[in-house]
Amino acid sequence: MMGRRTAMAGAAAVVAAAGARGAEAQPTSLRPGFDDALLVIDVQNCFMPGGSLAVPRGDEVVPVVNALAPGFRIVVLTQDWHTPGHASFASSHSARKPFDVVRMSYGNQVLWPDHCVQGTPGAELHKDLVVPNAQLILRKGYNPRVDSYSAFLEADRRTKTGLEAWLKAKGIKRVFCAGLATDFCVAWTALDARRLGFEAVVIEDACRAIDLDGSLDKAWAAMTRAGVERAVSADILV
Ligand code: VGL
Ligand code: ZN
Repeated sequence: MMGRRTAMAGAAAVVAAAGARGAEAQPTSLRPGFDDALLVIDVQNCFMPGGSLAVPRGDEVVPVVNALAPGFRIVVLTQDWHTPGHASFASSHSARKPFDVVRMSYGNQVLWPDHCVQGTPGAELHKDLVVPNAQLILRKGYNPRVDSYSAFLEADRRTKTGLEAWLKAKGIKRVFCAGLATDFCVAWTALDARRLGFEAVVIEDACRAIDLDGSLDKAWAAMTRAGVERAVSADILV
């Protein structure tokens, strides 16, 4: 009969083997380290339920972001920060309605309800977002003629926001993306991060999507092709 000590040693061996398999399946750690930054995208009132460009269940990202942020050395918050009458607003185009697509000098542009106008309550960060260790609040989309979903490059695909240089100056090699909306500003930010030489992880349960005509599936397909990793907050909060 197997003695108690032998049975325990056997159990320990099984646990060790399972641990080794786990390490093999996941070669890159998702634990935030010195080289990692958290980018918290557009957690603003206009994107919350009841807001002018409401993202369904957008408010649910707030506690998830609050829990994640203390684990990161570097945290950046972004704000969509449009001028009144911004070119991305349907109200700035005659005979156009929200969610129409128009051709602009830099390519196709979805027209949105007026949202995140500079200095208005709708442009403020959600009042329950508590991220005191964030070092940078980056505003984007303030060129009246050019939109900027991405936190790195405006929609003309040329004008830099300065975030790339800022992160590189801080020694950042990988960005974790959270916030709103998965299929627009989060996806464009993660895709540009890859183009600019960062590793990128999207934390799925820390994001919510607009999902306009299949935009969420398209965004995930593009992100997967570009090598963006898909994680959940439980993978990071270990
Ligand atoms: C966003 C549409 C327009 C976003 C911003 O934050 O995802 N979407 N402006
Ligand atoms: Zn916008």
